Amino acid sequence: MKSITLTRFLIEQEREADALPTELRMLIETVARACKAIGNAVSKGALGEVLGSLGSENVQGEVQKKLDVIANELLLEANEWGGHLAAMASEEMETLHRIPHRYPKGEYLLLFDPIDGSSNIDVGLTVGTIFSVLVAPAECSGRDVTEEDFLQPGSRQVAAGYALYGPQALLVLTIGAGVYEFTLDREIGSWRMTDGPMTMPQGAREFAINMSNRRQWSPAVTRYIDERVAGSEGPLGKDYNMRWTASMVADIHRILKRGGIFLYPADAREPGKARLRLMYEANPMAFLVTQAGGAATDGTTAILDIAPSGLHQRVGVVIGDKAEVAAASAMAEVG
Ligand code: FDP
Repeated sequence: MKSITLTRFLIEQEREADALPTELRMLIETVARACKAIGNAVSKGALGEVLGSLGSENVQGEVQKKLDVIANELLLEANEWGGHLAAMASEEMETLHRIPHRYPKGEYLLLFDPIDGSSNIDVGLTVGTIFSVLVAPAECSGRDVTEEDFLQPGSRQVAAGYALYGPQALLVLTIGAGVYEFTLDREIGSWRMTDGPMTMPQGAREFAINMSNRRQWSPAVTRYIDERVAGSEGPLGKDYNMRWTASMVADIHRILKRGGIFLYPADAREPGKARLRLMYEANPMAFLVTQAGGAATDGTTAILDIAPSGLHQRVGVVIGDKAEVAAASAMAEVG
């Protein structure tokens, strides 16, 4: 298959469409390079002694896998010296990572989940890296960036994407003008475009949710899922299929390619809270899915409109097929 490289795509966006500032292009290329290195570490598995846990916990109170920490380091090292960034934030770090004073600073803020779907690492299943790029507020030039500078709604993202380390290594990206997929050509070492602009198929009868949490759901989520499980014998009169990878990045990639809906709603386990993180999981995925013609809410409110209150804020996520997301939201509104 003859396809253009990520570098060429980005340079053309910069040159022809005038949609991409040079600094942002270079930042995206750096992130993409780091994702190659992460994918390489993932693919070595037990042979690279990268599996297993470290015995430490991250800020979320979750046990850190070796790969969580390796991937975090790879992203920090790759991005701190290039001069494109004002600061970084990650699922694996309690607070922001400022660019060391010995390096020049740029205007962008990079947020990432270095390894999403960590429970899959040790069993050889698909994991990924998710990233989001914001512009640092003008006020922070001349002073140190603070956590508050990151607290911008997802609608202000200037780029977002994920890498998927599965049967192929894939990079899926938006700079706010469509969604494009690149596959890693391992022999040459370059990302080559394999899909895009991507349009999410609508009308697919497939949902993704962790059914073991059913007793913790709100009545609205329970009703929404029960109607689909009832299939042709229920009020919808049609059968649905279910998939759950326990790796958001893999589940959302499937939905981008063949349609459907993903739900990780807020539930009764922690009142008012949820599992997924707004700033580096829900926001970038919402940007990608809406760019591909889908929708994303926390159950009622558009994810991209949520004003964040913390770097590691959690949020309910209902994302994918527009009509399905609307149906789930309609039930939540009725209660
Ligand atoms: P993980 O914590 O394993 O990195 O980011 C949260 C996440 O993965 C999502 O990728 C995934 O969809 C979800 O958690 C899985 O949660 P459950 O174990 O509750 O199914």
